[in-house]
Amino acid sequence: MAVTALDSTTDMLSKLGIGGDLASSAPNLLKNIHLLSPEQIELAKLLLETGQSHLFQHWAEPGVDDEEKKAFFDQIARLNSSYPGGLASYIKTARELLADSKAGRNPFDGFTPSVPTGEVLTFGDENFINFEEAGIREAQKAAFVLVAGGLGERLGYNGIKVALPRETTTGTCFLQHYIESILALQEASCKFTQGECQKKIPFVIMTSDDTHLRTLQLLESNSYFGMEPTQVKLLKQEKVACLDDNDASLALDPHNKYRIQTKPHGHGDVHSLLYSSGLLNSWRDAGLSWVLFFQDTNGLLFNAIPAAIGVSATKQYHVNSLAVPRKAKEAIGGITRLTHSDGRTMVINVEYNQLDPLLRATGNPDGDVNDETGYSPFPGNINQLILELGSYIEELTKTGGAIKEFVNPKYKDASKTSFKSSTRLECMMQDYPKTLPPTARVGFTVMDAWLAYAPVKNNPEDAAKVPKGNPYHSATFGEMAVYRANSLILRKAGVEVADPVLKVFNGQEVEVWPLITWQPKWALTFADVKNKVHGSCSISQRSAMAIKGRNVFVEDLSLDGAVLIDAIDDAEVKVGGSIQNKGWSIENVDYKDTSVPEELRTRGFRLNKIEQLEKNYSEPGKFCLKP
Ligand code: UGB
Repeated sequence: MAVTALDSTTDMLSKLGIGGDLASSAPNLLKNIHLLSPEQIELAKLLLETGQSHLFQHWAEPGVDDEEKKAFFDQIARLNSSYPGGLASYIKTARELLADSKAGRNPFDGFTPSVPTGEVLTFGDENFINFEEAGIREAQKAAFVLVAGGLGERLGYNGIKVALPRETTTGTCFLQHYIESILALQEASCKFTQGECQKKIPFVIMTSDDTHLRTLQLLESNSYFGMEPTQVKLLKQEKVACLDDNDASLALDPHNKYRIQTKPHGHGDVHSLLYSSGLLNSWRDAGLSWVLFFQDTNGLLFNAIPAAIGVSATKQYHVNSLAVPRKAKEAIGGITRLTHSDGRTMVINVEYNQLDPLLRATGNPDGDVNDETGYSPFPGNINQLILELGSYIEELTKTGGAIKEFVNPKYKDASKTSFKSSTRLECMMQDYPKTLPPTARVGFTVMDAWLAYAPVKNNPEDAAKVPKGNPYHSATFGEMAVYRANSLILRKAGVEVADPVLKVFNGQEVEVWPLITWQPKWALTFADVKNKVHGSCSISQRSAMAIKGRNVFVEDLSLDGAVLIDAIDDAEVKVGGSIQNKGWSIENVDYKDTSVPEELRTRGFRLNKIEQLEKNYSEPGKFCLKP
């Protein structure tokens, strides 16, 4: 019930528990207080008590902008309810972190970094194959969580990143590839279970206001890429309030004085969202054991998933971070063991900009440098985490899903008294282990980067500036990495795949391998690939091969050109003999050429499909494709 204008202001304030000093700090709020509901007045009190009276300085007289004033409190209510502990807790933490930052206190003070130990896998050897098999068995007890709330400012792409093609041979987008991979895992895993298996692997996507609608639209307009809509849950993260100064004064939106300016809080939000959604308990009740977190644009990720789940299950890791060998100073975080002088230790990701100074400050004058292997001894975090569900729920029950935050203000000058622009608290999903007890089993699994990691994060201009030898992490790189990985996997399975040629696209020199792609259900593991490829096969460098279908077998094939096969599950197709045609060529395009669609020009090339052998098998039966 709104407070009537007839109440005397003083009476009202005392009823609300707002004392004289507090009240006099915001005269314009008081004039308008009769507009607010009791809940809104409680929020107003909270703002005054946390030193935010400046927010009301510009409030107009009652009767002017009244709807905007109410909308302001709607926003405050959202900011308050979406943060663990509410706005008061946000402001308190912000003050502490801003004071630490001003004082130049390092969050790693007292900690000494050292190289942790973990599982280092070699693709295709017996150990790897065993872990893959163990992982496939276990996959039906997994739930997948994709963090896709980021806009990808570094990439500079206008759409949502999960809608980008993973490769342009088939045009399959990242989201479709992820869903098809999860469905293929689900099916492969169920095969291990006696009798009928009804388990559907849950798939959660964390979105934000920047990505939510477009993600939903992409799913709906493509019938969820074959997944049951009930299997997919979207959880939207909220942004957090920006801060104007070291006293954590909330920043007003420069375009609207009745709104708080907000910015993303980071992918660490995924933990509190999962916790408050209630999904974790329902997964536990359904017998699940693992939650897998992954990022939006890594086209190679699912090459690593089966073995990584296998490692988690075999080692009973509570936390398993996937990692790749990392060049010193490469812009990905390093997995590090931190040991405190008081005896605490943790295995945690240290962001690349912090690792080098931390090493220098702890007796390593050269900082983060490559060792004799040519890589930094600290493996690179690819932000793919596998958490054991039981211990995850236990931990979140204690923390409410709150993750240790950080603040990164850009100061105007060395006095560190004012900021160039507003800042905010941020958190990262990989910081989850920071609050774990010492008994927690925190490990990691290293796999080759060519197999497991090729994210699309950098725009062409920035990618071209990446130091030579370091991965570009661009759209060009992401696509070429798919062909390279598939070629190397086939090589390992005995196929004679020709060497790549070097080409430059958008200023980036990359290896161009034959354009080989397959659907996840064709092969998820190395054992699957070996089962699908027989005899003596060869593929020339200028070839392209796209396999869609579960039961396509490649046998004594000599390919020099392009072949596309699309078969329903009940069609068993043998592909062999000599397939030769003009094939496809790769044409350079300039990223500045706006006549070319953004998805293509950011890669710097387009495929020119001159001639190909294309076969569709839509009827059940056994077939042979042998020209
Ligand atoms: N994301 C969200 O869902 N919400 C957010 O608020 C922000 C991001 P970036 P980042 O793989 O090389 C990470 O921006 O954060 C999603 C690790 O911290 O691509 O700079 C977003 O949609 C770092 O240790 O990466 O760096 C995307 O899917 C290193 O491993 C994901 O979060 C680095 O990735 C990552 O966001 C890397």
